[in-house]
Amino acid sequence: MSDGRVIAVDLGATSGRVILGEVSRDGISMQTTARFANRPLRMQGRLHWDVLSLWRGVLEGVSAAAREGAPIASVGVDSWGVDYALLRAGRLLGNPVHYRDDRSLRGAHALLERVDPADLFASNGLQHMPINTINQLASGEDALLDAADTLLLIPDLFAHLLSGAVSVERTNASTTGLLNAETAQWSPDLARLAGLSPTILPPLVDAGTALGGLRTDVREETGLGGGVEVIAVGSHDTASAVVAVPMDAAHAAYISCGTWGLVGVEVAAPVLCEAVREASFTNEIGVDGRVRLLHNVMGLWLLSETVRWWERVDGGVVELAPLLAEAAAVRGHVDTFDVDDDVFLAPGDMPTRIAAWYTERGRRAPSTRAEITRSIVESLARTFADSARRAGRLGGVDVREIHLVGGGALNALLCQRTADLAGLPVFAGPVEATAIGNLLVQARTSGRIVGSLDALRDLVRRTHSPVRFDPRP
Ligand code: LRH
Repeated sequence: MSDGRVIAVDLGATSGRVILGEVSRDGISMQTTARFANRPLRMQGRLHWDVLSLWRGVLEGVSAAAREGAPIASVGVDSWGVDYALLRAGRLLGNPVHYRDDRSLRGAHALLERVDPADLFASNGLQHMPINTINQLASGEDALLDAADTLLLIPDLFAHLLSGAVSVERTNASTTGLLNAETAQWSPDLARLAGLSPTILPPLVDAGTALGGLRTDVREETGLGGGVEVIAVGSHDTASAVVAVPMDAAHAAYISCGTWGLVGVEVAAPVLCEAVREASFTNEIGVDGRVRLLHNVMGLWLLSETVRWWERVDGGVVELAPLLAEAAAVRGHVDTFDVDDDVFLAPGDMPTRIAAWYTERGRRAPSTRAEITRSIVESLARTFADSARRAGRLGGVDVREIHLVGGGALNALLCQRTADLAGLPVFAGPVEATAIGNLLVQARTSGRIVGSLDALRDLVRRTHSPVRFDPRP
């Protein structure tokens, strides 16, 4: 068994954090050493991630962890899926483009002119979503591709900056649309369909692979020592979150709820039948080769972008807690909207887009802030509840309860309404499931804990008790 604590770098679409964790058979302790904003920015009409400011946050968090003085065994990085960085001779070429840039929608149209959607699904097993990497590439709008010799996904880029390793971790690779769903290997045919030379795709590694020690410059910058390994975790944040869902996968659905809401079940192999495609479900690879059969829901983005717009209008902070309390007090029937409509994908004036969704269909749009907030929560809860039940049917899982993890677990109205509409109990928490899943996989790789995913989930169950919401009549 190797000694020491582990560092989880968890990059979300709106913020990143670095967490110093200690994991043993008896418990998981976590200390946040840095939390920093992730603020995309538009430049020359294109929406980018600001990777340099994220890298600064990572270095500051890792340095703060080093200053704690306890021995550190390893570091692992997870982030949102689908986005990529281009490199040449090991160096980053430009700032990665954000999946919410409107080239994604153009790319999705371009791809469907080249391939039949049923054939595409049979090959990559993914829900058709404009943001998928294959669509971004198919837009033909990435001028840097010609100059690049390597494509890395976002967590792999940070693992590369930390260790020099050049590889793509498989759970996140499965969000690209470039993997063959049955073999879980890069598909040269899908790469070519996206206009990509297959040689740009580095070797795939599985979660739990030791990628190597820290680069000298990182050791000097952070004060971490030579023995620290960079370990590939479930680098897709959803994969890490699902590791830490305290569920019995044979009887539960999960909802990983943050910017996005990922609603599904865990199964042993991809389900590639037409019913799955028609229901807009996706097959993503999980840790230990499990498959996440899930529906990708627009998620709390709808609420955060609405609040961001009101803050812009008001020129001040809009507090979420009173807003949700007023939303909970809204009486009468709440008409719901299709949260998955592509019109909600881009940043900008969300309240106007929501109102237009209703009026274009001859329905009364919610008008007060409380009503708009309630319509968002109700529409998300309706989609969560329907998707959880559908996931069970499609995956052959007898769903008796729903586990909701991530930031959404703090939203009691959302949890309660999901329970009511599903007619099933909802167990909320842990909020920090993604970081916990990241820490657990590292701790298992370095030998501090042993066991299957069930054993890891059992540890989460013993250390984090969820809040139970029973369905109301
Ligand atoms: C959630 C998530 C989701 C999608 C999206 C891009 O953070 O990773 O699973 O892949 O972001």
